[in-house]
Amino acid sequence: MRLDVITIFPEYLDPLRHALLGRAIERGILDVAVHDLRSWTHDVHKAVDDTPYGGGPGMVMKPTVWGPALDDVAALTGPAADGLRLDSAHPHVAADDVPEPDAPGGRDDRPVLVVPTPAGRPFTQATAERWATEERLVFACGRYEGIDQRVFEDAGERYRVEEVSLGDYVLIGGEVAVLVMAEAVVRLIPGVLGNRRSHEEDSFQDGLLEGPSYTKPRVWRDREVPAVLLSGDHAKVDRWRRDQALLRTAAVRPELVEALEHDGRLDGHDRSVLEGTAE
Ligand code: 6GU
Repeated sequence: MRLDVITIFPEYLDPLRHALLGRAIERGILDVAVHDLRSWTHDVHKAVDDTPYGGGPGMVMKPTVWGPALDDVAALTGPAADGLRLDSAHPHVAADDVPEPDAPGGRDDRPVLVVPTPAGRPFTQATAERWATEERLVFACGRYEGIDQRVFEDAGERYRVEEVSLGDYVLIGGEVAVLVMAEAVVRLIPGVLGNRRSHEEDSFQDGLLEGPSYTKPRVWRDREVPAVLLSGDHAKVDRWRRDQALLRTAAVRPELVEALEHDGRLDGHDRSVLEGTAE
C-alpha cells in the first residue's frame, strides 16, 4: 500500500515513520510520501488560503493550490514525483486514462482521497477494513475553515473522494486525524502485525468491545486472576471472554448491544448474561 499525505505541516506526519508503521515501511509492505502543499503555490508569500466568499471569520484554502497538488499526487508528477521510491512499482492512473466511476465489470482503480473533516461521515473499524485492501490512499489535510468545495467536486474525476470524521469534536487540522486513520488501516494489512489472531479478537471485530486481560503474577496486591483463565478449558475461557465483552459493552456502549440484538447476533446465553440470570 502507498500512502500520500498533502499538508502545510509535513513535520506533523513524522510519527508515520516510527514504530509499527516504520517497520511496515522497512519491510516493503508500506510506502509513505508526505507532500508540502506550499510546493504548489505560485506567489512569493506561498499563500495557501484566502478570505471566504460571503464573509465570515477565518480563511478558506485556495482551489488554485489544491487542484494542481491533487493532480500531481494522483499522477505522481511535478513536486509529487519527489516522494516516489524508484525501487518499487506503484501502479497509478495516468491523467489521460481516467476510468469511469462505475466501469461495468472493471474494478475502480482511482485512489481513495481521504478528506479529514468534522463534517464528514464517521470513520469506523469498517472503514479501516475497507481501506486496508486499497493500493493507494491519499490524505488531504485542511486547516483553517476548510478547503474550497470545488476542489473535491473536481477531484472526483481522478479519485474516489471520502470526507470522514473521527468523532463529534473539532480538531485544528486533519494531520492528527491522518495519523489515527493510517494506524487503524495499516495494522490490518497482512504481515504488519506479528500475530494474525491479534486483530481477529479486536474490539469491534464482532461488534463488541474487548473485555479485561490479565498476565502474571496470578495474585497481585491480594487481587487474583479470574480462576476460569487458569482452568485450561478453552471453550469455557472463550465463553467467559464473550460474557465479559457483553457486560462491558452493555455498560459503556449500550447502543452497540442494541445493534447486535437488532441484527439477530445475540443468542439465548448472551441474553441471560445481559439480564444477569446466567448461572
Ligand atoms: Cl477527521 N478532522 C478534523 N479536522 N477535525 C475532526 C476530525 C477530522 N474528526 C473530528 N474532528
